[in-house]
Amino acid sequence: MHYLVTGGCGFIGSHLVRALLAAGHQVTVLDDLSTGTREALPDGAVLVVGDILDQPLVTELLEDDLDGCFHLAAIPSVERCLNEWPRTSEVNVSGTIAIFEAARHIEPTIPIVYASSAAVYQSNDSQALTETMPTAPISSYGVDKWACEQYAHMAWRIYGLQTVGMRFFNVYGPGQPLDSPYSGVITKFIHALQSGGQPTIFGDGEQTRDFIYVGDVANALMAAMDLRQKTSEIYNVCRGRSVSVNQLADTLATVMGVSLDAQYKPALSGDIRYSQGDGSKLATVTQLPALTSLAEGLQQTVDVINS
Ligand code: NAD
Ligand code: UD2
Repeated sequence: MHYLVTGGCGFIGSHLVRALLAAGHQVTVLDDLSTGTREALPDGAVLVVGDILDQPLVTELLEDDLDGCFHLAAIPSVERCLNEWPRTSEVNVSGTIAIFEAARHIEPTIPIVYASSAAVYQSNDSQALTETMPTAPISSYGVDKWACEQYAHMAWRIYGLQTVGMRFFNVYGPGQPLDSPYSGVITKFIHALQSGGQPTIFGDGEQTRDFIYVGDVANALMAAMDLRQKTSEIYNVCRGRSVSVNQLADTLATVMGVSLDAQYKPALSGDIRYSQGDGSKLATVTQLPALTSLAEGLQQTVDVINS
């Protein structure tokens, strides 16, 4: 099969490209290298450096005898989306419309598997989130992803475009920039502990997150593409268990064999208190391999970073 992966030079995208190539697929990547890098891209993929907002380019790539498109390109930082609202929403929403607009003209239609986020859910509810629960995003980033989901449903109703939205929870693993202010908490904690420092915990550290290993996310994306369901669907991509930031810090210090003396600072504004997904909807329709435990995923991440 031949797939187009937008954002394939990024954290999740590069792992997906690696998995697709390992499965014998042909991969073309569209990425503007605004945060992703050529070095992250595995050998064997064809890289087109360009912007998902470039409609003629996107149309040309979608017409290239593809079997499907994984749309991951976006600006995923909640903080950056709030600080650079117009530009980031243009990329996250209009960029996705550009993909859907090109895809709706393809005959026969091909599936579009796109990245959504747990950020679409309303926050501070301690129960496990299922896809039928209310969405009430609190950040512009969450609204962007929610809007993409609405456009996906419309594209199916009006144009018959097959779409699958994947609500990623907190994805971690090797490949996030260690020194980026936009990297996730696990990457930041590893960087702090590795450089002889201590992690900073915002708030009391009892806030919880559902951390899913990036390799499991790549498997979920490929399984979703293989469904080829004639509909527009949404699936949570999560481990279905959450841990507090305090528990995370303890586990990571143990994995790294260092003592922990975390520094505490006031909670970030708009920070979500509880986040845990229910992944059973996707598990019911696919045969996903067993999900990576947090301890194993942290060990793999540290090992790769140290190698
Ligand atoms: P990332 O920043 O590592 O990757 C995004 C990629 O898209 C980068 O390679 C970047 O260069 C590219 N890109 C950005 N703007 C572009 C544009 N205008 N045209 C072409 N390419 C562009 O982010 P990631 O963590 O790999 O996230 C991938 C997807 O998953 C995003 O849609 C993100 O919103 C979503 N997501 C990620 C997480 C997470 O925990 N990492 C959680 C929920 C959802
Ligand atoms: C993640 C994604 C965001 C969006 C959201 C959806 C990243 C970087 N962010 O936001 O794009 O998809 O999930 O729910 O992937 N923390 C500390 N110390 C640190 C860094 C973070 O205590 O040095 C805390 C932070 O206050 C938060 C938790 O750790 O409570 C997780 O922070 P994050 O930035 O990794 O991810 P999140 O959930 O805010």
